[in-house]
This record gives sequence, structure tokens and C-alpha cells, in this order.
Amino acid sequence: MFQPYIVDIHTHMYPPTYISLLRSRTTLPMVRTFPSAPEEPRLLLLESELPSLERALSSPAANTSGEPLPGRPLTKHYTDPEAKLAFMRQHGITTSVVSLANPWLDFLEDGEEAGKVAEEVNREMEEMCSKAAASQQNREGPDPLFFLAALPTTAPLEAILSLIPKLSQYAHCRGIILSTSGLGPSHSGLDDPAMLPIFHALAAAQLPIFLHPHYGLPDSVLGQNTQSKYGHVLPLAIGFPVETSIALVRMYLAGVFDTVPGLRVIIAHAGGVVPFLAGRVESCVVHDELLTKKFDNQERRTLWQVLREQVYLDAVVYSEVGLKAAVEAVGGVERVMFGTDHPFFPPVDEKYREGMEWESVRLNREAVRKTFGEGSEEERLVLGGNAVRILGLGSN
Ligand code: 5CU
Repeated sequence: MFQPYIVDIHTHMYPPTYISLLRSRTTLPMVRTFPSAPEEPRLLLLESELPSLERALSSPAANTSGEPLPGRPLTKHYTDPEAKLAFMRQHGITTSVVSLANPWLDFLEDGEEAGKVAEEVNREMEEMCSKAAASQQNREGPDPLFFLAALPTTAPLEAILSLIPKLSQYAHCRGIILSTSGLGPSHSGLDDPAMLPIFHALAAAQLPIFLHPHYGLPDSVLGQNTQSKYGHVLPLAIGFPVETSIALVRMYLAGVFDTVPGLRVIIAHAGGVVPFLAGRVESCVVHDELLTKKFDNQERRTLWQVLREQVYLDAVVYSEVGLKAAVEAVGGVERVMFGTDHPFFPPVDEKYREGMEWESVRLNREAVRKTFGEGSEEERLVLGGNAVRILGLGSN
């Protein structure tokens, strides 16, 4: 049977420093328990979870309405490296490139604290990767774990810039994870010119950005109380990928990719809606008075060109239609890499959590198999070959 080398480039954890921080908080993001389930800490991350938090707090004795408790269970998969490695073994994943999960350090208003937490989190990530490598010394091929570092986006610019070159000293760091928020607490976005020195520094250090959503879409679009009516479906399936798509297009329109040609960006969730809508973006640009003046249209690289030259996509889209669009958008299978989004999307039924294949992984793995053909060179590339090449996993 075909046994490919599988690399998971979209997989998260919360290291000890970060979890203690979440446990100490009473506003989002936070870890908290509820009287109806005191033994089950819950992880609360998203704005859309707030109405259900308020309801749970106003009738604390029981969860009488049948509505699930807010957030998601904080399972050991979020915190325990052994659980990550067991999940990998269970799903035939040979190497994982782990990143801090959302909302990273965006919420830390004290920039000095953000800087310290970033250093600790990144150090803990490296320690985890090194320990895993040491425990599997005799294996062939890349180490089991690598990581994408966290940046303290609310810290002063100089502090961020001084941290970036240090990341390359970590043997297992292969890039950074970044939200769409931009610098500071004001959500100025990634098209803010203040981001440019950071993009230059990342390009110089050859550290790609893994661009990941957290903020989604406002209630005016998702509807009030989306959580109690439709659970997490709208924020996660639509809000997240649309958020990332807008961030990428803002970077493109601001000329970030031309200003920093060495910048490389991996877009979560197969590029969101960009593969489907890039043509519409292009059409809007050439019909826009402001933008045609801003770009000299003779010189302008199209969004399609930028996608093919500076952008990679993960394959976390769960369907052949989405995967085919992703491959087309970036100009070939060589720029698409498998991922799972673990530990998010566990099987809902408690009794299936241990030892069973996760439906979320099965769906993604099956989409890759069906799109490229089992045992094909394309499948081999998407499942692992591309990640080893693009992220330099073969050496450390
Ligand atoms: O289930 C969720 O809320 C999430 C999340 O917050 N982040 C993520 O990467 N996937 C799912």
C-alpha cells in the first residue's frame, strides 16, 4: 500500500506559558469552568461565543436549555506534546509544523508583556520540538516536530524587529504565524505601512508568514446570536476564510508584495475565497479610477502573478472543488501543503475522541486522494514533499 510521507503544516498548540495566561483571564480569550461541568475546562476564544457565555453565567446552576456550554473543551490535545505525537501516529502524519493557536498575542495590550510571552512561547515550542526529535533519534527523515513562531504584535516595533533574527537560531523554527490584525491593538491591518519593516525582516530571515484568521465577520453579517442558532459553522466556515482573504487582498492592493519581493506567505484554509474571487478582484482593479492611477497598469503584477510567485496555500478545505481551485490559483500543485487544523474539529462524540480517526482529517486526506489520485506524484507533493522543500524540513 502507498505510504506517503505526511507533513501537517496547519496544526496548533498552546504551550504552558500561554495556557497559564488564559487560565488567569476573565475576558476573551480565556479558559474557564462552569458549575454544571466543573471538571471540564472550556476554551473561549471567539467574539461569537460571548452571548452564550452570558447565558451560561446568568443561569450557572445547569445547562437547562440544552445549549452546549460556550467555547470548546480544553482537551489535552491543545497542551500536551504527547497527545500531538499520538494523534500524528494515529493518522500516519510523519512531521507536524506546529503553531500557537489563535488569538496569539494580539490581545496583550501591554507590549512589554507581549514581548516576554512571545519569547517564552517560542522557547517552549523549540524545547518541545527538540525533545520530540531526541525521543525519536533513530528515525530517518525530518524531525517529528517543527514550529512557526509567535510575534508580539503589540510590542514596540524595535522589539519585534530584534526578535525576528533570533528566531532563525531555533533549530526547529520554520516561519511565523500571523493574524490579520496588524501592529498594536488598533487592528490597523497588514496593509499598514508600519508593517513593512517587519515584512522586510522576515524576508531577510527567509521566514515565511502563515496567515491565519481569528476575527471573522461582524454580527451584522453573521446575524445576532449565530452561536446559539447555528453553532460555530458561520464564523469558522465562512467568517475565518473571508477574513484572511480580505487581509491578503489588502496587502496586494497596498503593494506589499512588490515592496518586499522576498516575502512568502502561506494562506490558511486554501486561500479562503481568493482562488474563486481573484478574477473579480482583478476586474475591480482595472475598473477603478483610484487604483488605475495608483498602479501603473503596464507595470502592475496581477493578483494572479503574486499568487504564483509569493503565495502558498494549505490544503485545509475538505473538498475536491476547493483543492482544485487552490492549485489553479497558485499555478500548480507545488505550492499547496496538507494540514489538519488539529486540535480543532475533534469528533463531537466524547467516546470517539480517543483512538479513532478524526473525521476532519479523514475528509481532508480523502479530498487530497480524490483530487490527485492515490499514489500519484501530485498527492506525494501535497501530502509532504512540498512542505519538506518549501519549509526546509530536511535540515536542522
Ligand atoms: O473552533 C475554533 O474556534 C477554531 C479556532 O478558533 N481556530 C482554529 O484555527 N480553528 C478552529
